[in-house]
Amino acid sequence: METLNRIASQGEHGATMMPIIQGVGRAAVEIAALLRGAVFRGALGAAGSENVQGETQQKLDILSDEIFLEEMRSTGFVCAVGSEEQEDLCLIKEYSSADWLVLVDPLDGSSNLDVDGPVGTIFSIIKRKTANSETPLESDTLQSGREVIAAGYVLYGPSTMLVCSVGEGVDGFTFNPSTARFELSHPAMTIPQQGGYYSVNESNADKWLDNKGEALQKLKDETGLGMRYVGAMVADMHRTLLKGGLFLYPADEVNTNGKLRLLYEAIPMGYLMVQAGGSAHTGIEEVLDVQPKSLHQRVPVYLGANKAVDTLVR
Ligand code: AHM
Ligand code: MG
Repeated sequence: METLNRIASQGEHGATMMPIIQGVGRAAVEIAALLRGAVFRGALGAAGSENVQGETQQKLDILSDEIFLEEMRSTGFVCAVGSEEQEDLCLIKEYSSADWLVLVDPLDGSSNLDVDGPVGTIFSIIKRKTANSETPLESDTLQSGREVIAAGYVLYGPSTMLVCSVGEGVDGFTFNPSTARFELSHPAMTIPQQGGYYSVNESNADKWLDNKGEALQKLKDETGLGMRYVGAMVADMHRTLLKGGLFLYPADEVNTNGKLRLLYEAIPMGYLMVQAGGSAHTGIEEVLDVQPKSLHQRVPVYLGANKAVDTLVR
């Protein structure tokens, strides 16, 4: 059975990305164990703090962030991490001259934790722009999706899956508890261009901007697609990749730039969707073309099969 080592033989950067993706895999195993035992350790519930975006942090958000940062440190190849849970870029001082930066949402969909629903981790890896002799800066993170070297997500569901790409298609690996390895279970994932589901928080439809309600109605009339929505981007994206259709989070009157974050939600997922043969759009431009302006910037997202995304954004 092939393991995560498969990545080493892929593309120009596979071998270089390998230790960092192995680090993501170790973090995933630790976070999965943390999630499974959380109720017994009093680790569920709010931490009593807010992140930079004014959202209540769950204790598990903070613990997952710590685990992820430590595993990135332990690779020896990462100079800094930009995280949803940290206002500023986290420098890894011991390896400040390393080439790579990682952007992460350590525990995405954490509102699902109270109901034992699926959650995930989303990440991307980029090369620093500052010289290796300098301190990495937030400006190093402001790179478009065209410059991403690798990206992926971990889905903590009935099994723990790591789905990733180093620019040579998308592979899915499932953690096998009996071998303690991520084993290749979904090679060369491609999104079906027919069928599937539309996936959106439709309770916001009356507040959507840019006539997206009408566009979605058109898609429903034309395709008869059914609807599924977990409310955890990783779970909704994973189903969309496997079954087809699209996942969307449009701009609305409350979230005028959309809700999802560009650097550690939209870009990594957009990168994977394009690698899997689908489309990733903001309604204005392709997700991968957006030039980021700040670490925690938000953006509307439309991810999925090409025609479905087209119907929503044209
Ligand atoms: P989070 O990173 O704080 O968990 O927020 C992101 C999540 C996504 O996983 C999901 O797609 C979206 O928020 C759901 O939002 P809503 O509850 O508004 O439908
Ligand atoms: Mg998130």
